[in-house]
Amino acid sequence: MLRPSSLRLKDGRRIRFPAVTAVLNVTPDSFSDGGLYLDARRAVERGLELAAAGADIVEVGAESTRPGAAAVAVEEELARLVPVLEGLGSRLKVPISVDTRKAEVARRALALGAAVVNDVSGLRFDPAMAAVAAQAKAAVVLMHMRGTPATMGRMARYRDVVAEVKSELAARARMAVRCGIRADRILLDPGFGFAKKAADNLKLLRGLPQLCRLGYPIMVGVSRKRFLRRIAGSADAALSGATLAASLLAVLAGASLVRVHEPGPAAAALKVVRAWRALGAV
Ligand code: HH2
Repeated sequence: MLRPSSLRLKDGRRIRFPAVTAVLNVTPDSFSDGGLYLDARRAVERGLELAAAGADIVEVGAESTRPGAAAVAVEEELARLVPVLEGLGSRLKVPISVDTRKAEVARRALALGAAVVNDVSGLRFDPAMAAVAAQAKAAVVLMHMRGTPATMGRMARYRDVVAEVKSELAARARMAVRCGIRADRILLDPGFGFAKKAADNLKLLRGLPQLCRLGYPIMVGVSRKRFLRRIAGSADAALSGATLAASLLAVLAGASLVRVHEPGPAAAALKVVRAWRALGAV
């Protein structure tokens, strides 16, 4: 199957690939920006900043999914999220994605204008999620994970990580289609750092061309993750460089979207990729 070169959203807007999704976590405990944007006004400013820096999509998340993170109740997640979505409202010129595993949170976010739902559980966590996404004609990111953020550390056991992630993602996509989500609204994500050991993450990065053969656009979220810290160190400049390098490798291996905390460098890097590709095959 030929992978699409863009994603059409319910409001007619089109995201051309490769594209940048910028992360905005309105949580006290996210591993990269936790605690920075709990104040809704600061979060809204940050969202506008991310778009100005080159994000094609701004993704707002109100529940951390880092290893071992505590679950957040629906009411708390909504209390963090709703003022930010309302504040971004018509001011944000790029589409909004909501990072949530909960159908009720997705439903509210979609009603407030979000166009994409990013579900790190790949629709496994909340049985009502698929119907909410289908009804709202949302684009949906199905991420691969085993277990939950609390238990996934124990579930990183693979004989062939690329083949297993590929077949589990294919099953999630089939399930989404059965639930009424149109295939051209589905994106897949191998879930770097989610039930993966450091070596599994690297194998998945190399194995992306195989995942691309599923025919769906692939999103890759390697930004500042632990396996990159192990390779490049934890200094800020090292992490930024490692994130950019890994994101670029992912795009060259076929990824359509990179999910990052710093959209500026990623957007500039993708401009270079486009210029390089415009010259045709090497
Ligand atoms: N990574 C994180 C959260 N959501 N969603 C997708 N589709 N892919 C990812 O790789 C991914 C994700 C973790 O990063 P972050 O949002 O910065 O941290 P936290 O979950 O602690 O808020």
